[in-house]
Amino acid sequence: MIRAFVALSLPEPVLDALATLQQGMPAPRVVPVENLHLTLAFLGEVDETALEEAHHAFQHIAAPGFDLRLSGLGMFGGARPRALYAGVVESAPLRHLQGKVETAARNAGIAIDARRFVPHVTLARLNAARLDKPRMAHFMAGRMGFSSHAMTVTDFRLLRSHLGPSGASYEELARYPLQ
Ligand code: 2AM
Repeated sequence: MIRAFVALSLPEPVLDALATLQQGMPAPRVVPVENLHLTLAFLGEVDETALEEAHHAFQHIAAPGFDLRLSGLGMFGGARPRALYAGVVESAPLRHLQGKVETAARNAGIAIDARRFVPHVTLARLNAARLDKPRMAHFMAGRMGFSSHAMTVTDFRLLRSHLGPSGASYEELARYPLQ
């Protein structure tokens, strides 16, 4: 089985801005800059045949390239925060592409989370029990105005996730150009 997901990679200037944003973050597990990405669909643990089929379908996705900008900060988990992320300025072409990727994966027999897509870039994982809430609130308040440069999205990627004792490492399996 292969643990895989589909994501957008981020250009160097955006990664630099995110690395700056991560400085002093009161979080136990800050995502290493080389792992930062915007997930379009988490495929989970899939067998090679299903992944091949999904890959074939991704190759046939026709969608235009587009510009995208990251903006603001948010937390997932409600009362038990589990992740801190950079938000994404609403983008119809992003939703269009994400919908196509999700449909292609489903048609290949892969079960995708049915929850509404919330575009984001996870910056740190949190431990709700050990979170210093006032410190985090202060950290976030000072950075809510965060906004990245616009970036041009020209492709999307199929990535494999290798889980290890020191966290995940990602391997690019394929790249699909946009029009
Ligand atoms: P996250 O970074 O917002 O947590 C690879 O694990 C990517 O797939 C991550 O970006 C992760 O999103 C996303 N993902 C979505 N659902 C997941 C799940 N159930 N388990 C692991 N990763 C998931």
